[in-house]
Amino acid sequence: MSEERSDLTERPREEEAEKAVLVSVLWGDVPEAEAEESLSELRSLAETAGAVVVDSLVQSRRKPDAATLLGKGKLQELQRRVSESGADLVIFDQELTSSQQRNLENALDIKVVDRTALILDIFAQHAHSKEGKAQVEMAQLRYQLTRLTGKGAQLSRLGGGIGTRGPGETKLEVDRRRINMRLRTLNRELRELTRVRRVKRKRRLRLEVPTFSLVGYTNAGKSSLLNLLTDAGVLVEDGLFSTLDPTTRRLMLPGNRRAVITDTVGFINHLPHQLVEAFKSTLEEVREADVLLHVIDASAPNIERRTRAVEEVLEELGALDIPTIYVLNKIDLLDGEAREYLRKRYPEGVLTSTVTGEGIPELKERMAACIPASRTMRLKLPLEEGRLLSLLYRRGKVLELGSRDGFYHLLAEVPPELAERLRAFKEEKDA
Ligand SMILES: Nc1nc2c(ncn2[C@@H]2O[C@H](COP(=O)(O)OP(=O)(O)OP(=O)(O)O)[C@@H](O)[C@H]2O)c(=O)[nH]1
Ligand SMILES: [Mg+2]
Repeated sequence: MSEERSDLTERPREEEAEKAVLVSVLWGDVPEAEAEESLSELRSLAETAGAVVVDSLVQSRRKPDAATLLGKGKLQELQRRVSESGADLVIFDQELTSSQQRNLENALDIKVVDRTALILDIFAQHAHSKEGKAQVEMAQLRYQLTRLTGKGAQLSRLGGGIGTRGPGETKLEVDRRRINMRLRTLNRELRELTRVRRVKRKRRLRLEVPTFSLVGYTNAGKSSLLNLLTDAGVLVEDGLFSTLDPTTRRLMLPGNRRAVITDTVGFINHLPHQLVEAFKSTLEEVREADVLLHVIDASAPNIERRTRAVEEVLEELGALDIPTIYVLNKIDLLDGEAREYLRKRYPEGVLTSTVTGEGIPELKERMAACIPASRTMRLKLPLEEGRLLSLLYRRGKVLELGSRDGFYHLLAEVPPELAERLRAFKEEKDA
């Protein structure tokens, strides 16, 4: 059944796939390796968005051309390559101003987008929940809004200056007003959704179950890890930004320690600021975690730079000081030497593979070690505290139970999240 469906959906997609030419313009002193990695990442982004990359072009300049980013000669070369490859769009790795984008579109006569627009497009394709959709739309509108300010599209098309201001300005104002109105509506919707999410989280916090949050670069294996630890059945894909909606699952760790774990949206180098802003309510989960599991694709090029990109976002979220376990994932793809290097470089990290299951027991032990252990307590509970007793049955372990003089007398293993509530019922001597 599912085979059939994928067959049906895949064929037309191949024919319709947009053909893209990638362009990267470098200035300043960007190391070559970094530029190469960035371009290969742009390729993954383009493919995740559903495009086929037919050509790519890199230019190093002392400084970017103000009008077209690319120099004149390179622009001509790009024109030639676009017509030879029959491309439908050009994707720039660097951010374009709205006038650069327009100048390029006029010169090339096809659609031109930048990396930010591409990432926003992927998010739009992957948003499923009401909240996710609203967040993406908000990010897109904010992106559009930044492009309307200053020399707006209509104004500069007319050359600007005297005689152009009337209708151009009006249209611009109308657009801006329309966007702002929609943003206000979205804001209201999101506030309501955030409130619902907070209520749910509060319920969780009331029991003080320790919370782990998976964070990391996109495609590192966060969802795979969640599935392996909890049987969650979250979508895992070899593409970027598969997960947008956070998922929270219960988890049992060695020593009967209970916890919950949350999977959320991945990060990337130059993650559009509008997205971080719009996804703040989703990412709040990260800030409130007790422990972060920072998942790193150990087989990726330049993991240090990716790790830094993740930490930059964590800093922006105010989550940088949360205790963190580094999970170096995908080690099934590494040889002994590479693993050795990682052990030295990240002595605190855990090497894992969600494919072979290597390192998972160690990871669970490390996670359990972050949670205080259960304590054995002798308790004297009034008979009317039946609810507390049943909670103890569910969350802890009742070792002995009797009742006399209107009290339950029991010996129990009390999990840390209940210890505080039960302290009032302690019998004099602890076991
Ligand atoms: N070889 C190997 N591949 C893995 C491992 N863990 C995950 N993968 C693959 O890596 C890809 C991404 O995995 P996900 O779990 O979707 O990654 P993610 O971090 O949730 O990604 P996003 O939600 O897109 O940010 C998938 O193709 C997985 O099958 C691993 O340990 N070894
Ligand atoms: Mg995921």
